[in-house]
Amino acid sequence: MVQETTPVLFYFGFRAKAEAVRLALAAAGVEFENQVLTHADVPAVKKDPAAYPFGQIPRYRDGEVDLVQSGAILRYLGRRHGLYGAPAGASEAEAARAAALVDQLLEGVADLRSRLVPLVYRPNLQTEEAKQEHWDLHVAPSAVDGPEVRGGHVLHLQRFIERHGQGGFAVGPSLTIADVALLDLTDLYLSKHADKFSLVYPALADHHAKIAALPRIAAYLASPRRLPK
Ligand SMILES: N[C@@H](CCC(=O)N[C@@H](CS)C(=O)NCC(=O)O)C(=O)O
Repeated sequence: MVQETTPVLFYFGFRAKAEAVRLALAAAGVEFENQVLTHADVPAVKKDPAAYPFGQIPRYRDGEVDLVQSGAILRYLGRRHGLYGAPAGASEAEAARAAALVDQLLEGVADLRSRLVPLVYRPNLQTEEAKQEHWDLHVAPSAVDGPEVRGGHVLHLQRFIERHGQGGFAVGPSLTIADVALLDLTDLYLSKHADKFSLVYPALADHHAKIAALPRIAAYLASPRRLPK
């Protein structure tokens, strides 16, 4: 779908906090433009509270909305493009329940993501020690009940999709924004721990393979729009 005004995503030239949004746009078949900002643009961002109410990016703008906060943008796209789990003709109560399942997984992904992302983007944490420490605390199945986990464990995610997913989707029987958020996270684990992640978490690896192979997502992942990191 091409809207009258091509949607624009303002963000750094990284996947980071914008990638689930990009994946959701791709899944919805929405053409969009990546407006790449650099650190030199940040002062101007901070001086423009009308466009950047929290002084931060990402920002998403289309002919209907102008939004910041990555989670809000993702949820907006979920509602706008039918990626929030409600089956056609669902009652208000059914739709609310379906959306709450999606939200639970989104929150679980966010808890883990916040612990993993520094290892990807902070040069001082790109060490074998940091990687091993993260694995031991948040990925190794034996650590799931440890006192430091505080909700951030990969086993929780695998159990959640095994319980609530259908037909290979993470939650319910169709594609939702939880699928793209989980794909984005699993992608990081598969690249950081290529040797063992799939063996330890086969359901998450299968989910990743299924969602990455959906035609619109596969086309996006293979396109020049998919940033290297
Ligand atoms: N809660 C916000 C956080 C956004 C955020 O941390 N953005 C960073 C870039 S990844 C930023 O704008 N940094 C510049 C700054 O905070 O001064 C979201 O999820 O969108």
